[in-house]
Formats: sequence, C-alpha cells, structure tokens
Amino acid sequence: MTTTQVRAACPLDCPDTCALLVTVTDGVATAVKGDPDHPTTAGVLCTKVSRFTERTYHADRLLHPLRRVGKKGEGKFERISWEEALQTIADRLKPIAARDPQAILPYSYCGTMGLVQGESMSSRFFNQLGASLLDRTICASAGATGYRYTVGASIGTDLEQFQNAKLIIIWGGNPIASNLHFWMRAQEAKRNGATLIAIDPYRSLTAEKCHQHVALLPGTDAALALGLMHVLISEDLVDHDYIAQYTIGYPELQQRALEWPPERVAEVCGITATEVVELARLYGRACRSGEGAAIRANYGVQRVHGGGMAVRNIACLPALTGAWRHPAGGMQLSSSGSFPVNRKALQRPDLLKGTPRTINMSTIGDDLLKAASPEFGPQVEAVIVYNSNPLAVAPDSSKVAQGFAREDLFTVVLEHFQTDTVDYADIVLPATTQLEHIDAHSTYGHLYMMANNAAVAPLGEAKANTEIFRLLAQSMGFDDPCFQESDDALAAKAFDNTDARAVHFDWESLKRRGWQKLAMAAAPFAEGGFPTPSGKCEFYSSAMAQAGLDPLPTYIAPHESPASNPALAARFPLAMISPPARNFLNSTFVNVKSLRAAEGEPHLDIHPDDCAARGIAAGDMVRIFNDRGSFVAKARVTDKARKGLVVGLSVWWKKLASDGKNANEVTSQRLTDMGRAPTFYDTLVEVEKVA
Ligand SMILES: Nc1nc2c(c(=O)[nH]1)N[C@H]1C(S)=C(S)[C@@H](COP(=O)(O)OP(=O)(O)OC[C@H]3O[C@@H](n4cnc5c(=O)[nH]c(N)nc54)[C@H](O)[C@@H]3O)O[C@H]1N2
Ligand SMILES: Nc1nc2c(c(=O)[nH]1)N[C@H]1C(S)=C(S)[C@@H](COP(=O)(O)OP(=O)(O)OC[C@H]3O[C@@H](n4cnc5c(=O)[nH]c(N)nc54)[C@H](O)[C@@H]3O)O[C@H]1N2
Ligand SMILES: [Mo]
Repeated sequence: MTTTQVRAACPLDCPDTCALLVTVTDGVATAVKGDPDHPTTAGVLCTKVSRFTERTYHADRLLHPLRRVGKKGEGKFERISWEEALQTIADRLKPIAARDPQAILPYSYCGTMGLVQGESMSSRFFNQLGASLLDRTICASAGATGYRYTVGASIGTDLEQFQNAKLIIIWGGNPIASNLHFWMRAQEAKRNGATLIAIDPYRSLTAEKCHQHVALLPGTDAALALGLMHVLISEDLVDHDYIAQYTIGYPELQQRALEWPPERVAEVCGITATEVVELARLYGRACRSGEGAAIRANYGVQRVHGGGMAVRNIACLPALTGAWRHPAGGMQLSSSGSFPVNRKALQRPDLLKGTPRTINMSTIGDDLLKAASPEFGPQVEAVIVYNSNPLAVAPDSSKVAQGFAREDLFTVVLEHFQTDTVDYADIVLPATTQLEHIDAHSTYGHLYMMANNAAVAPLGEAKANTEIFRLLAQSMGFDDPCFQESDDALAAKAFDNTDARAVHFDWESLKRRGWQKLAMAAAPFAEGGFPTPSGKCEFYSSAMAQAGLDPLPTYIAPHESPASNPALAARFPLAMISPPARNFLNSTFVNVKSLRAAEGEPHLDIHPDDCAARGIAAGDMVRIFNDRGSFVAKARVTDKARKGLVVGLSVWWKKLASDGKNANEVTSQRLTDMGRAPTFYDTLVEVEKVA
C-alpha cells in the first residue's frame, strides 16, 4: 500500500479558493483536507469540500460519452465511443460553421474557477471557429462595473487584515454559508472587540450572529448608502484631507447626498431614520478615530435593477471617511482585479477573425427562441455547454427549457453528472473533476496564486475540458500549434510575471508549494492611486455620464417592488429572494446525498403575518407563482424573513424537487442598470397553499 499527499486547490465558485491536501492510497483519493499552513484556509474546509471524494467517486458519475435516444429533456441516453462522439459533433458543426459560425454558441460559467480548465483551450477553439461570444454576466458583472467606475478595478481590503478591524459591515453577504474563511477572520475581530453589522433583508445565518442587523427592503441599498453619506457630511464625519487629495466630485456629491435625509431613506428602505443615523455615526466615528472600519460588500446587493449603482454608492463611503488609510479599513467586493492573469496567452483572442456578435448568458431563455433577424443575426443552431448548468441556474427557466427543447438545436454538454441541462443534450461528454486534472487559480476573495496537481488518474473515459477541446479542434481540422499545448504549458502561462505583483510566479515552484501570495501593499489605497481614469476615487464619474448613466450616486428602484410597480404588486405582493443554500454551491452538490439530506427539501421562509393572511401553516406545501411560472416548496414560518419577503434558498436541481421545478421558474430576464447582469432578487410573487 502506498499513500501520498497531493497539493491541490478548491475549484469551486467561492471567494475562498482553499488550499487542499489530498490523501491518495494506491491511486484512489481517500480524503481531502484543508492545508493548515495556507494562511487563509488555515486547515479548515466547508462541509461541501470535505465531501469532495464522495462527489468524485459518486455512483452516478458520467464515465463515457453518450448519445441521446429519448426526447429532449427526457434524459435517455446510450453509450458511444469517443471517436463516434467527436465525429458526430464535427459533422454537425462543420456545415453550420460554413454557413455562419455565429450560429454556434459556447455556454459556460464557473463550474471550475480554474484558469486552465475554465477558459483556455475552449476559448481558443471558439475563437478559431468564429462562434458567437458569450457575455459572462450571470454572477458579478453589475457590481464589478459599479465598483470599477468608482474605485477603478476589483481591488480592495486584503482578507488577511479583517481580524484587525474594529467595525465590520457585512453588506449583502452571508459568509457563514458562502465565504467561510472571511467569517473566521470576522469572528477573530469580534473576539478582539470589533462590532459586526449585517445589512440584509433576511436574518441569515450570518445576520443572526452579528451585533446589529439592518433588515432593509431588497434592492434599496443604494438609498441607504446615500443616507449614510448625508449624515456623514452633515455631521462632518468625513476626512477632508483624504477627499481633497484622492477623490474627485466632492462638491457635486455633497449636493446629491443632501437630497437624502434619513427620513427619506427610512421610507425607501423600510427601516427607521434612527437606524440610518446610528449606523452613519458608528462608521464615521470609527474612521475618525483611526480604527479599522471595513465593509465586506457582496453579491446580495447586486442582483436587482439598481445593483451596479448600489455597489458604486457603497464604494464611495471608504473614500469619504478616509477608511482606506487603515489596512483593516476600506472595502472588499472582490480581489479578482489584483491578479495579473495572462488571458491573452491562455485564450488567444488573436485567433479571432472579425467581430462575432455577443450573446448574454443571462438572457439565454429568450435568445435560444429568437429567429434570425438583422439585429440578432443568425438563429442559434448549436450550443456547447461546459462548467455550467443553465437549465437550473439561468433566470426565467421555462423559457430556457423551451429553448433547449428545440428539436432543431444541436446541444453538446461536458459534465460530471446528468444535470438538468444534460437531459437536453444530443451528445454528452464526460469531464474530469479537480482531483483528476491540473490547474492554476486566481481567486476573488484572497491574494494567493494557487496550484492544483492531479491527485488521481481520470475515472472511466472522462477527459479534462482542455483535452476535449484539443480533440474537437483536431476533428474540426484546426491545425494551429496552439491546439497541441499541454495543460502544464498552459498553467505556466497563467500569470504575467512581467507584472510587479507576480514577478515571482513560476509554475514549477507553485506546483510544489501549492500557493504563493501576490506582492501587494497592505492598504491598497492608503495614499490614493486609484486605477480610475482620473487616478482618484470618482464620486463624479465622467465615464458614467458618457455611458448615459447618472454620473453621481443615485437610487434606482427595483423593476418589481410594491413602491416601483404597485399594479404588479397588487397581484404579486411578496418580494422573493433565492440566495445560496449552505450545503450546495449553486447547483453543484445537490445530487450528493449527504449534502442534500442536510438541506432536506426546497423550503420557503415566510413571515407569520404573511402566512396568517394566506391560511398557511408551518410544513404546508406552498406554490410560489407569478406570470412567468411557479414552483412548490415547504413553508417554514419564521420572522427571519421580514414581512412581505419570502426566501427560497437555492439552487436546487429541478429533477430532485417534488414538482421538477426550482426558484428560477419565477425569476426574470430583466437586467441590471450596469453590467447586463440578471436580477434574481428582484422578483414579485404570490404564495398559496397547495390544495
Ligand atoms: N455554500 C455556498 N457558498 C457559495 C455559493 C453557494 O451557492 N453556496 N455560491 C458562490 C457564489 S457563485 C457566489 S456569487 C457567492 C454569493 O454569496 P453572497 O455574496 O453571500 O451573496 P448571496 O448569497 O447572493 O446573498 C447574500 C445575502 O444577501 C442577502 N440579500 C438578498 N437581497 C439583498 C438586497 O437587496 N440587499 C442586501 N443588503 N442583501 C440582500 C441575502 O438574503 C443573503 O443573505 O457565494 C459563493 N459561495
Ligand atoms: N435563483 C438563483 N439563481 C442563481 C443564483 C441565485 O443566487 N439564485 N446564483 C447565480 C450565480 S451567483 C451563479 S455564479 C450561477 C452559477 O451557475 P453555474 O456556473 O452554472 O454553476 P453550477 O450550478 O454550480 O454548475 C456548474 C456545473 O459545472 C460542472 N463542472 C464543474 N467542474 C467542471 C469541469 O471541470 N468540467 C466540466 N465540463 N464541468 C464541470 C458541475 O458539475 C456543475 O454541474 O448561478 C446563478 N443562478
Ligand atoms: Mo456567483
């Protein structure tokens, strides 16, 4: 018996990107542990990833290529060989490409966050082909855009500083579920006397454990930020020196903020004026006294009509108060912009001839149903899905299902399991998991470059995404030598080591060590240096004016709320949000029995008053519906959801729910103010007891 330990990295779409130690005995991975030496992982893994081997060796793993034999959506397949699968795909794609390659669409997101198994060989393939480009907007593009207009890039407070803060505002995030290693730092800060505040319409696991919880109405964060600015300015809790040196547009901002007295904010946000004033004073005074006052802003604020503006407004606060001066002050939205990822070398955009159209992944429901037209271009005739499960995760799901059910659409899915999306595939290709392939990782929550070594050989006939696209390139007759490059060679190009932050990047040593921190200043904007057009934090943004947006912080109401659309609210009076369940990672892990057992079944958290009005009792099955569709869940009567709000933790596999549906039946394809992102948490519904 030989036992070894392999250094790996967690590939999941989570800010923590943990360093893993995989125990391998006689070629079989038997345990996955968090690396105790890696400073942010600190030897701790979430429940999901400690069950990683249960997922990799799951009896339902796809281990051979498959061809559909039943109707689309039915999920009946027969086994075929790799040769036959590749030949079938090439035979179908070649005539489409000869007519117009834009009729072919790649559909992918972050099933793996790896720079190699994510977008490297796949992008080369689709660039060479001239396929439609995919606008990858489903998660973070609204907030990233709002933050970029204000601060310049997704750069912020280092995760390893938060334990030194005296005040932490957790704004639209539930880190106990979705950012555990940040929560560990926040807990440490709490033990050192820090105050923790949650801003969230729902009393989440995290909000429950904070000192204060501001339960505002969903989609109103931009107004709350304006109210904080109002109090900070009128009570002179701002940092005049920081403002003068490192910001632009203060006089204009001052005028705008004065339009938002606490009473007006309270009305819009559904909270009290006192809550606004007290939060502003707490924050302003902590900054004034030179203590670390940090904001961890997250995705909860972004998934509504004004999501981009909300992030922008919040991002003005640390410059207004000079909180950036302290390493444990400032704000973190995402650390992704700190990494000099060498996208050009990995993805080879130079292979692209011409400018294909771009299709937004968040409106896939409508776009698969569109006929050819001068505005749209050719009808989509083929979709190749990898690292994503659009049937479960994309909004307005019945439209998505209708699109994928088109008999004339040719669909290929690269997957680990027979997901809801696989059920609609013509050809299914089995992909390897993180334990079976190598990769290099950047992250969006900390500052370490990460390496993943393959722990075991591919299971069955599974192949890495890269290898599948290499073989597809060959079948299509693409002869550029870049299609032969190995995964090792790709990983070696992952980071640009001519950039000062990654000068020490060397793939061979990263593979041996597992992780290495970027070279960055502890307080990124202590002395300004914002990567905006002006080099300052932009309270006034000319770029926004040029893009047709309000150049100053403002409030954009939800598409669907009682205040913004009373006629719709008369029929569908409840606001629904569907944030991540702790034991799933988006729709990944829903089919892992032990984790699904921990979540039980799809639930809907609903306030006692809203239940009473509808004759709903705890444990009743309820139907949640609007004009787009409906799904069924078991009612949990609880004041964790404020009155008028219902919460359905997500994202369930449809086929593992009693009615074959999930929360995305009722979410809409309307987009955010910036970044063309979906508005998952901007949804009005009605709820009734199932007869
Ligand atoms: N366990 C687990 N971890 C995950 C994921 C998962 O599915 N499961 N998903 C990963 C991914 S892809 C992402 S993007 C992140 C997302 O993780 P987070 O950034 O934590 O974001 P969300 O879970 O979308 O929402 C977090 C909180 O925002 C609240 N919220 C909803 N609407 C609003 C609003 O209008 N304003 C405010 N202030 N709060 C609101 C919700 O009630 C929820 O408690 O987590 C990652 N980590
Ligand atoms: N209602 C509602 N909907 C949401 C959200 C919400 O909060 N509420 N959250 C949204 C967010 S933030 C996001 S990021 C999206 C996430 O949407 P997706 O990125 O589609 O995430 P997953 O559902 O986890 O699906 C990823 C799939 O990739 C597969 N996969 C993993 N690794 C590999 C690999 O190496 N090769 C191949 N070929 N496949 C692999 C997994 O098996 C899994 O089925 O969902 C969005 N949808
Ligand atoms: Mo996400």
